[in-house]
Amino acid sequence: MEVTQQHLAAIENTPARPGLSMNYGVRVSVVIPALNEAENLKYVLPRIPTWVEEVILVDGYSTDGTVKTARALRPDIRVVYQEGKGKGAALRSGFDAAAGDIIVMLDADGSTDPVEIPLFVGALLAGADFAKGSRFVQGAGTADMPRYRRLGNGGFVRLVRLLFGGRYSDLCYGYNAFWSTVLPYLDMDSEGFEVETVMNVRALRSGLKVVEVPSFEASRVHGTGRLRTIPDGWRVLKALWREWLRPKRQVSYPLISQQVARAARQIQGDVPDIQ
Ligand SMILES: Nc1nc2c(ncn2[C@@H]2O[C@H](COP(=O)(O)OP(=O)(O)O)[C@@H](O)[C@H]2O)c(=O)[nH]1
Ligand SMILES: [Mg+2]
Repeated sequence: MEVTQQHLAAIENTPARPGLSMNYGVRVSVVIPALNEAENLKYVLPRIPTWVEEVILVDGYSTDGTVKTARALRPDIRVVYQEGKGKGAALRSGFDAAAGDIIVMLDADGSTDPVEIPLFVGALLAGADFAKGSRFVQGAGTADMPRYRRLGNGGFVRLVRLLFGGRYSDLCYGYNAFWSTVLPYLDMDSEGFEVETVMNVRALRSGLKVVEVPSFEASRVHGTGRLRTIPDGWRVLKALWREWLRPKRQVSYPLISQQVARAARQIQGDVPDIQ
């Protein structure tokens, strides 16, 4: 979604609801891709902070009652059915549907804890364009990564530093948040589990202000993950190669997301208009 002057005006004309004051009136959408996660949603949906404006479940045509369970747990949930196949396609559909100024993406299997959302949103309100979850910075961790996958992820992290620079500590993690205005730079076109890698590399190469946020990844509560180490690792490798060949798209500052943040703060009267 491209943010226009109308968008800014709409934000300016929206009175901040008392419950949203923590976010200066900035609207937060949470996007959750889910494929047969009915058993796990009870560990996710009730833990989303009450000031989140919109929760979008992107269903991959689950057959275990995921949608029914989601609606029972959270009657105001928006359900979107993904176009195309795979987690990448699901996220694309979810982002297209999201109306928030900030979009938070997390998993439906109970491994990413919505209680950490304020950390991500806080980093964005403080000026970051992209808040990237990391399991490998101080205060973070994972209980859901066998040794061989940790080695693979570590190898890819190193490869990204070599090819594109930057200092990422994690690459293939499903918990991230960003201003909706950065979506054109992410240019979501991935289908499968390479999606986070591609988003992270594009955020880096565009010169966005990326902040790594410590996050703890718990084990998936029920069922088994759909990520298959070798085929999906291969997809990540091919994606990195494609990114290497892809021309850079550099962001020009000040990015409109910062204007949105400032407009939203002005509603609250926190900062004077210094046009
Ligand atoms: N809508 C949708 N969600 C998916 C798809 N593949 C995975 N997911 C969801 O993406 C999240 C991460 O998937 P998971 O299988 O746990 O991957 P892993 O943690 O990397 O093993 C979970 O919430 C899944 O339900 C898909 O094809 N469509
Ligand atoms: Mg998982």
